[in-house]
Amino acid sequence: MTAATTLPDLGPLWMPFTANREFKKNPRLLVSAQGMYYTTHDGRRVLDGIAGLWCCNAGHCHPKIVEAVREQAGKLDYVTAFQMGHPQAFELAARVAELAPGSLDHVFFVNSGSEAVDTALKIAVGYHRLRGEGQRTRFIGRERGYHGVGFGGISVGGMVANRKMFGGVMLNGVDHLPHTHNLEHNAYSRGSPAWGAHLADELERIVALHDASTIAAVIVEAVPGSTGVLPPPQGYLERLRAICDKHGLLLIFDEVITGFGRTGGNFAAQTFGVQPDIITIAKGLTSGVVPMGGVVVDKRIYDAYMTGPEFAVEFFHGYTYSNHPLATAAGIAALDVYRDEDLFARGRKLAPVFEQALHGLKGCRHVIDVRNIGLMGAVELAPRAGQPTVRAMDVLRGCYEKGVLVRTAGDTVVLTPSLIISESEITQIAETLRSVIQTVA
Ligand code: PXG
Repeated sequence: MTAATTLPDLGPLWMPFTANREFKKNPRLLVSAQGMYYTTHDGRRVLDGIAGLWCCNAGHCHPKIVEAVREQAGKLDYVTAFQMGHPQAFELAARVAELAPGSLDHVFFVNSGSEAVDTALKIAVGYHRLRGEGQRTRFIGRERGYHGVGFGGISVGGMVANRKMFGGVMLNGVDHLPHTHNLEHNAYSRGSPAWGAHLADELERIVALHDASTIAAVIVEAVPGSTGVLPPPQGYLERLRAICDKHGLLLIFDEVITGFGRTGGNFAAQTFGVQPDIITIAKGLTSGVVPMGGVVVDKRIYDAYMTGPEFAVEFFHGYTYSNHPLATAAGIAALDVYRDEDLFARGRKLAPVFEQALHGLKGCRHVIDVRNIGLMGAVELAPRAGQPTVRAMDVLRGCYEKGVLVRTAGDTVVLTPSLIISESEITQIAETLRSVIQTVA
């Protein structure tokens, strides 16, 4: 136990995606972390059931990643990514390309998942234009999709709360596939549910409405995470791929959450055996240690840009902190740790244990569904009458009091631990959840 830390003035900070006033009355501050555990400001150890926020796949403060960042900070702090380079940026791109499926072999680095998504959308439109199909400017997203908070991301995303304030200023011409969540057909499925592949055929209807010649790309999370872990129905992603191929649409998998071992494969693309044209990444890329995202593109997309005079900039896009040396150092070290400790295989091995533990909550008071894939899990609760989301938040608070950090998505409790979690820690998370769910109103 560490000594309790005095609380700072909580007033000036405007917290993201947070009920600020409620939080500041009852703050939950974390002051240090190691492996699977946080230490709270009042000196308690909390088991992290959500890998920070789906990102610390190698656990917290892994010594090899910490050391790499420390060393880099003292050696080369910053280099502009525009017309200049540094060796680690190229090395990390090659390492990511090695992990990515098939011909997805070029990487554009950014600083977050939101930037990765907006960058991917621009790459898609530019690709079509370079090929003489500049009229392909529409995007198709999906209901219950989360693609970050940029204007592109909220436009293709399907979360009402994130969109409703900005209705008039989002991208034009975006349409949405239906989501695949269905309790009547799929409750308590283990892994991908059997029902729902036909929902991908809605893409044909959307294409018929707008005409394929106006559509640049379809973007989906291989497994939607933020809206409560919705594994794709069996055969669904394959159908999306086939329809995209038929109509010349690029298929973008947003793997900000599902990348780097979260679903068992390097990427969900490999877990499900479906190759998109573009993958967006972030989070696990650096195991959450330094902010970084990226866009992994198919060779033919990169090649389409590498035309025109050699002296000319091919893509007028980039960020001051693209290829940041601290981020690339963290990224290379994280990928080393994943490889050296065989963490993706570890995640695959633990997935059935995780599945069993979560599905053991079936029959528990308030529970109406349990879903899982790899080390992504969700326990959906019946909403309290007239107070949506409040019951799940009560569960979050109750678990935190009992030393386990979970996340909520509406009335769903979400779990997504680091790949270093042990079997007994999985049991601890499930049993803490059970005891708290039984006691909340
Ligand atoms: N795409 C996906 C699929 C994500 O999950 C982003 C893009 C945006 O990444 P940045 O780095 O810009 O935040 C995300 C982010 C939650 C939650 O409650 C998840 C995210 C962000 C905030 C909350 O599950 N994922």
